[in-house]
Order: sequence, then C-alpha cells, then structure tokens
Amino acid sequence: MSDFKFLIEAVIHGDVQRAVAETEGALDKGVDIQEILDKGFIAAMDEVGQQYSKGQIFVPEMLRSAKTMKECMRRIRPLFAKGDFTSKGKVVIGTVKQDVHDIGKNLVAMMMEGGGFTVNDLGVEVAPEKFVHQAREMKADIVAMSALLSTTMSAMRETIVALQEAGIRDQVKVMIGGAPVTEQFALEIKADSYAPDAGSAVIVARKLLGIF
Ligand code: B12
Repeated sequence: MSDFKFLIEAVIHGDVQRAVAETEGALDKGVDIQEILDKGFIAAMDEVGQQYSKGQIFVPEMLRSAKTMKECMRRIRPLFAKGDFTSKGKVVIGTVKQDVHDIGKNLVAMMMEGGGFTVNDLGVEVAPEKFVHQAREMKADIVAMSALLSTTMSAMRETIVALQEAGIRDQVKVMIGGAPVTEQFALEIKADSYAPDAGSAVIVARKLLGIF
C-alpha cells in the first residue's frame, strides 16, 4: 500500500516541483499508475473540488492545483498508451458557439482529467456539428458544454437537437454549466445534468456514468 500523503498535499498546495518529484518517485518505485491516479491525483482534486464548492478556496487556488496536477499528468501520460490506465470515461467538452469564455470550461476540463476521465477539449465557439462529430469519433460517454452568455445558452439546446438528429443522443450523457445556466434550464433543454462548479462537475459526471 503506497502512501500518497505528500503528493496529495503538494497538489492541494499547488507545489509543482514537489508534486512532480513525488510523481516521479512513485513511478521509479514501480507504483501502478492507476494507483497514482486514483489515490494521488483524484484524491487531491476531489479535496480541492470540495474546498472550492464550499467556498474555502477560490479560482486562483483551484487553478494552481489543476495546473500542478496537469504538470504531473504530463509525466505519466506517455504510460497511458501502454494500457496501464483505465479511463473513467470519455468526455468531449467545449464552450458553445459564439461564446469565447473559457476559464470556467478549462477548470472543468482539468478537474475532469484529474478525476480520471479522458478529456477532449474542443476549445471555444464550438458549433453543434463539431460536438456531434467529435462525440461520434471519440465514442464519447459525456458531452459537456459551457456557456457564459445568456445569448449563447440556446446553442446548448441546438447541440442536443443535433445529437438527436445524428442518432447518437441515447449514446451520450449531456452535462451543461456556466454562470447563467441553471438546473431548471438543463431540465428545459433535456440535458442529463447540470453542475454549478468544476468540483461538483466531476461528481455529477461520475453519477451520470454510475461510478461512485
Ligand atoms: C473574463 C470575462 C470575459 C473575457 C473572457 C476570457 C476568457 N478567456 O474566458 C472576455 C474579455 C473575452 C469577455 C468577453 C465578453 N464578455 Co465576459 N466576462 C468575463 C467575466 C469577468 C469572468 C468570467 C469567468 O471567467 N469567471 C470565472 C469562471 C471560473 O467561472 P465560470 O465561467 O462561471 O465557470 C464556473 C462554473 O460556471 C462552472 N462551469 C463553467 N462551465 C461549465 C461547463 C460544465 C459542463 C459544467 C458542468 C460546469 C461549468 O464551473 C466553473 C468553475 O467552477 C464575467 C463576469 C463574471 N464575474 O462572471 C463576464 C461576463 C460573463 N461577460 C459578459 C459579456 C456581456 C461579455 C461580452 C459580450 C462583452 C462585450 N460586449 O464584448 C464579451 C463576449 C464575447 C463572446 N463572444 O463570448 C457578461 C455576460 C452577461 C450575460 N449573462 O449574458 C458577464 C457576466 C459580465 C457582466 N456582468 O456583464 N468576458
């Protein structure tokens, strides 16, 4: 049983150097990367997500932890190809068409990655057809959309319709978020889920895929 206490602490405090050293140390010792991911990164990012949701930390701290985690992931990503890693699910994420806000979306993408999901970030101003194309290509489990403008929220509905028209709506779960988005709006447009922040986005994604 490996001890990930120092790795978890380093990620929570955004100490890149220490976190990378801990990750490399674990890899050198031959620790299974799934274990590093589950008991190190995911545990740390779960804690960060909870602290953020409770208002105990704010965007800069969460970004710092997410960036630290990303730096560590760069060290272990080459090993994924060797099949040592089981993804929790495949997520296609993007900010909807005509919307360039991406800070929140990037946080959600990073937290999802920290949560063990394979994330394909399509960037900003993503047209419904692009979400459909990428979801189909990747055989995505989740399509996640972000909107920060009340005027671009309608593109979420359009994307859901496009998924229906492409015949793949029942193969993916749709989750939405962004400051003007609400649970009520998610119900209205028949999205599967809404999350108010990046921490709860991971929890919601796990629930959607039946991972507890
Ligand atoms: C930064 C910013 C910009 C930057 C964006 C830079 C970037 N790279 O993102 C710039 C300067 C480019 C910009 C431009 C504009 N902006 Co602006 N912008 C903001 C600002 C100040 C902060 C947004 C932000 O990053 N918040 C921090 C992040 C962390 O929070 P968040 O995005 O809400 O994300 C969290 C949750 O919502 C959730 N979440 C987000 N996405 C998702 C997705 C999923 C799937 C899930 C589950 C959860 C989730 O998790 C995130 C993390 O916890 C807001 C005001 C504000 N205080 O919110 C205005 C704001 C969003 N902008 C606004 C406007 C009007 C504009 C412009 C139209 C201005 C103009 N006239 O040109 C343009 C639009 C350009 C366009 N076509 O998109 C308005 C929107 C009003 C409205 N309701 O429609 C706001 C609210 C400002 C205001 N009070 O008027 N903007």
